[in-house]
Amino acid sequence: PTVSVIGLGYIGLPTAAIVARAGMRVQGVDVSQEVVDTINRGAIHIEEVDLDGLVQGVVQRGLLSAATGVEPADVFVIAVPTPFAKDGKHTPDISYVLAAARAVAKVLKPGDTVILESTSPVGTTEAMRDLIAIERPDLRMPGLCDGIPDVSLAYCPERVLPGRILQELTDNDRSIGGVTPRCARKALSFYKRFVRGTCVTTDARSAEMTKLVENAYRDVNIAFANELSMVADAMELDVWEVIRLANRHPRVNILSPGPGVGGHCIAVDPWFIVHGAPEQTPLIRTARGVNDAKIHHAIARATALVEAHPGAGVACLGLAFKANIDDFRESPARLVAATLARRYGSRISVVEPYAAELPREFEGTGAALVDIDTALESCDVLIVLVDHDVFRSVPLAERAGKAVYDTRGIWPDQPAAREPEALRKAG
Ligand code: SAJ
Repeated sequence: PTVSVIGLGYIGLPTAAIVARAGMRVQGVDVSQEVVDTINRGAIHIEEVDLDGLVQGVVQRGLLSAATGVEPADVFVIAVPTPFAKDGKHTPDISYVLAAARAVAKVLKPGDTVILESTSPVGTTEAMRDLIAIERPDLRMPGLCDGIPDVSLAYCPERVLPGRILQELTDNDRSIGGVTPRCARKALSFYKRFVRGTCVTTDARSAEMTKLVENAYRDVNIAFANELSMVADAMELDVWEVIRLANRHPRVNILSPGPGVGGHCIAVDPWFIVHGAPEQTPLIRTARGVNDAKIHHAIARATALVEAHPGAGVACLGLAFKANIDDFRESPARLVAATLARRYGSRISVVEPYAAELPREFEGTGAALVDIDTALESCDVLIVLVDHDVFRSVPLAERAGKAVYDTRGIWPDQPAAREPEALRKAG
């Protein structure tokens, strides 16, 4: 079949490339002319391990090309963003999905399959179906007609981890949610061509909810760890020691506290559940609040440590939203470091091996981007914000005598900070 992938971002582009590698002819569609031109040159506009070589290869072989308009295909995969609406209420905005569906409707023909991959509130696939039904009254739509419909519609979420996208796109199990069982079987036959993991069929609404539940589960569990870290600060306990010990219980597995939850999914998707069932979601909502509060707790504690060392150089270790990746968007580490830079200016050194320069909000603060060696030489206060391997491997000898606030617990052998009083007040 020919395949059209709409939205060439972190999910769409790797998906388009892998589908092309499986031998299908793929047209990638994106609203950005710049993105389209980049891909048609065989280059990429996002960072992901091994993606550059893969895209170059499939573009050269003529299997992948990009355009700004949707053209006819047999399978349409929609992977556009579903952000919050700008109402400040965490309302999901599915307008990009509906716009993509409208564009697909124009070129749809009997026998085609339309698959939504974007993380979406429950009911979005059916809303998409209803919209296509209005745009194309000539087509018989699944669930709205007797007998065999003209087109198939399904919701099939991805569950890939940034940094491992290519591998996880083929290896992970997938939920394949059809608007009808027949739709699910049609979508299944498409994914079977390039997915090695098990593909489990279900209905579209269950698949939509499954994606949201996976990320809410992780958010709630991280919130538990973050809450424990704040309790431990108040009680002057080492949270890492407590978690290490508790996790020796055969049925306990507490996650790791950090400076808050970042990234584009885990801090967003739980709200889609809350929005759909506000009365039934006190736990999910509270977890979001706890994880957001942890950012402010980290800022307060870091500030207290800096204040307790007048004039000392301060190194903020890490800006990425998690370990060993170069993604700085929606990152609590970046927020903490930028807040300290605004307050303490040239006293602040930032170490981020994955960044070539500091992000815009650091401009004019006087803070500098330095390497880890410089930071260890010139700074007496270390604030660990990201658990990059390069930070983890700094031996005790190089940080002995320094005042450390380790939000990630990467240095279990670090002696407790010297100012418990000031820190306790901040906690
Ligand atoms: N974090 C902690 N403590 C932990 C684990 C994570 O503080 O013990 C923080 C990280 O530092 C980061 C945030 O949580 O700031 C999220 O990181 P993550 O590695 O948990 O997840 P993401 O956002 O990179 O990817 C998630 C994954 N979902 C789950 O693990 C349930 C991925 O499989 C999804 O495909 C992705 O969201 C997505 O696109 O929805």
